Amino acid sequence: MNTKKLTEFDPLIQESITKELQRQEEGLEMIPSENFVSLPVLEALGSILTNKYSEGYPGKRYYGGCEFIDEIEQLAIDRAKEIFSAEHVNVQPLSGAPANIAVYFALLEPGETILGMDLSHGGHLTHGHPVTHMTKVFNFVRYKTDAEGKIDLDNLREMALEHKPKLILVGYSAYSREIEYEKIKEIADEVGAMTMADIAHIAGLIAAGEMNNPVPLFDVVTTTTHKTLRGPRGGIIMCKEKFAKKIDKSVFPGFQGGPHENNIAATAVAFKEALEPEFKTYAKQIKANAKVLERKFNGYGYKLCFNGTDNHLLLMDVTPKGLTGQQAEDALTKSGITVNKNMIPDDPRKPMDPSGIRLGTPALTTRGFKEEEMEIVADMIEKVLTNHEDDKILEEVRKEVKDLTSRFPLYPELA
Ligand code: DSN
Repeated sequence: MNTKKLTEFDPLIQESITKELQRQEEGLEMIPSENFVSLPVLEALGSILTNKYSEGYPGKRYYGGCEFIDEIEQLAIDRAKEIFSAEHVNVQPLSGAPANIAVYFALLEPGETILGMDLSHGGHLTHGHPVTHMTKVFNFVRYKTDAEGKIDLDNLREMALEHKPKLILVGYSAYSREIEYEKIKEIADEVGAMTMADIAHIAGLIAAGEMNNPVPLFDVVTTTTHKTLRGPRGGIIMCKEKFAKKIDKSVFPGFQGGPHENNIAATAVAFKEALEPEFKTYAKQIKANAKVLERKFNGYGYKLCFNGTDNHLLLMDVTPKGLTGQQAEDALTKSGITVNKNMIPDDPRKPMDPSGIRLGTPALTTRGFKEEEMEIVADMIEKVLTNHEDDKILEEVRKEVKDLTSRFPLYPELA
């Protein structure tokens, strides 16, 4: 057994980890799908649980020696049930995309139709974007938002009546408004479709009671565990008891092999955190912080897609300010502010150089930012975007970012 410390044995990898830690500490992380996990989560993730194979489910494994693994996986399941009021939970999907694919294969036959949201209107690649393999297996049709930025329920109903989908899919990765699950369910019932929500982005807000919860209403709900939910990278599927067997069989052995139990343990730890009162404060603050950005960017004359935000993110068209999403992302990166370029609804530009950027508040909220700091952050972003070709100003903002973040250390224990 190699008993050396990482620093000693593999300094190259250690150096890169140290540089990445420094980047996270000294920058403003505003990609809405990113967050910072706690030390107990990191501890479970880096534990010896990574050594164990455990195909199957608690109490029904194909390998011996799973008695403690069973305890861990069952705790993760029970905590998820409590948080979301779920009837059945599978905590084994390796992330959000595998979770969604496992659901499609559990509920549908090849060739059947799924009605999901168009990517440029806030949907996700796995909801039927033509570049994904799943579009070769299932027939995806895609609805959009209306001119006011709401999900166009009339259009969704018309499409459902026309295409007779087996599954109607909601839940988005760049959509910033609340979702009316009851109305979607009514449409699904009218056409005899099953309902699925992918709550990856907003699961933490739902867990805290800060957004509508589709779990008691919908047939199946998937989520990643590492976004607003603030766990390690992973995915879970929640469903009605009547779909439990199909979902479990689809995840394993249908799609995956051995689950990553170190990940599942870390997820259980994050779920314990989500059940603490502090988590509600965090979720409320995420939304309050996003509202500050909404007000500030409206004031600066940016065009906010969907007319603003009810959750943790904003999608912003930057072209009226004379730059593209890529230019905005590049200039902000130079100043230590990490966002991602993003398509806006019916974007006339290309995915690799779209018209917008997507900004979120979860990671900054985790590090302790409140309204006062978000005002400063919005001003910094405005300064960068209006001076995106001026390297001197970008460097100036980088220093301001470093000063601000130094007041909110993330992982002093790891320094
Ligand atoms: N990559 C995730 C996001 O940023 O929204 C979704 O898969």
